[in-house]
Amino acid sequence: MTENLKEIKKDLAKKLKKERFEHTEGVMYTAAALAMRYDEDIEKALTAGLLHDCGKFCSPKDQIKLCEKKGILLTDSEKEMPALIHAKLGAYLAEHEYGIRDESILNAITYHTTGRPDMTMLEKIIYIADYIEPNRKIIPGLDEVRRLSFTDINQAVCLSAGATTRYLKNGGKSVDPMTIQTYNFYKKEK
Ligand code: DGI
Ligand code: FE
Ligand code: FE
Repeated sequence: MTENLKEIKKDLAKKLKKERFEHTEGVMYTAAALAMRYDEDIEKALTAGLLHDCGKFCSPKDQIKLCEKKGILLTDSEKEMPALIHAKLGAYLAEHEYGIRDESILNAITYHTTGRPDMTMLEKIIYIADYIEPNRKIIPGLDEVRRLSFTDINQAVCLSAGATTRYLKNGGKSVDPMTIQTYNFYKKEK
């Protein structure tokens, strides 16, 4: 891990709640393991994993305020579902507060919550690492996604996007169009 990443980690340890920071560490190391498996850049995976939830350093209300202040435009869907905002805000903070200039890392942060069709390997790694990291609460089907993540990452993306969509629908929540597009793309892809 570079000195720069260690500095960012120290800062996030202070800014994030304990559980969120532990989840962040879990995603960071799970992403590194997936990068080893799929010949992706380990440092990029660590960086994107470390910063993927940095937008959660404050409440959704304050995230909206910060977006307004920084001129980050929110979609109608994001206004309706504030749980999505931290992804876009996180990418902004990664770039402007933590000095990350690599577009592929910033995109992995932007799309970690909804995914998107035809993701890059790094984007899939962060999307999946967020879902399977060891501290995640056990949900039905998680064991299978964990196993598939290391054998067939496209199928793992399909299963997790499908499970997320069902979970949201069952809870009476609206589903972002991008979440649905991700599922439909990987359903065909697998
Ligand atoms: O930030 P995390 O908790 O680690 O995980 P995440 O970024 O994948 O998801 C954050 C929250 O957003 C989680 O409670 C599920 C929710 N979410 C994901 N996709 C959608 C969504 N919520 C709505 N309403 N619609 C979506 O499409
Ligand atoms: Fe997140
Ligand atoms: Fe997360």
